[in-house]
Amino acid sequence: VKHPLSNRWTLWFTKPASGKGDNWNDLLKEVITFESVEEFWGVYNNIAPVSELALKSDYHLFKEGVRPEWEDPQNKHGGKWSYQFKEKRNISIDDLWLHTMLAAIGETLENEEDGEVMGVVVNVRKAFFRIGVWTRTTGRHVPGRGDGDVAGGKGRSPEKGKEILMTIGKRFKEVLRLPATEQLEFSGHTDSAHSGSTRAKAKFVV
Ligand code: M7G
Repeated sequence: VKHPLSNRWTLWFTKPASGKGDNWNDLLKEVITFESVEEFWGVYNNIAPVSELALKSDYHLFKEGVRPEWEDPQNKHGGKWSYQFKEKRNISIDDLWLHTMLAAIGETLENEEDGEVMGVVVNVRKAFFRIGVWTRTTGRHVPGRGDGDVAGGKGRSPEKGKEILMTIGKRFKEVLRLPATEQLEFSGHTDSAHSGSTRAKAKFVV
């Protein structure tokens, strides 16, 4: 018996650049799509844990049909909640990433009808591990049919949009077991793209 997930999810991997000529697109690889709990464990048990990945690797787990890129139509008006774990030796990154993936595929980060969560990401970097949740909007209404304007965004007031994002942030903070003294930050992808990195100014904190 297979236990179906509410959505089909695709795992992606960013391999570390080997030379100077490598660009983002050459490094991003689609790994596999699954649609049941059993298939998820099959994938999980057969891939390298985050703790064994080389520096500059990423895993991305996104809803099927959404590329884990700012440019994707469903991401381009969006942003992400993220946290950098700087004490790399003292944290159980494999557990944190597993629980982040389970929260995503189990749809516990949001109320499903909100349709904000696009995917989750882990980055392995020299000075930190970063885990993030990507959302379809930055809280505001997203205009334009077919351009990221999927179910859930229409007719939402800015207050409601922000409330939905704040709820995702709070739930994600619990998944990461962060103490109240630590801050999770939300930033828009366009800000990330312009600053040339993910270190864009936080729009919201939780
Ligand atoms: P990062 O991996 O988000 O953060 O971005 P880091 O600076 O902590 O490593 C690193 C670089 O990867 C960016 O400066 C971009 O060159 C590239 N990159 C990352 N993302 C998520 C994207 C994306 O969605 N689209 C494009 N075109 N490049 C990206």
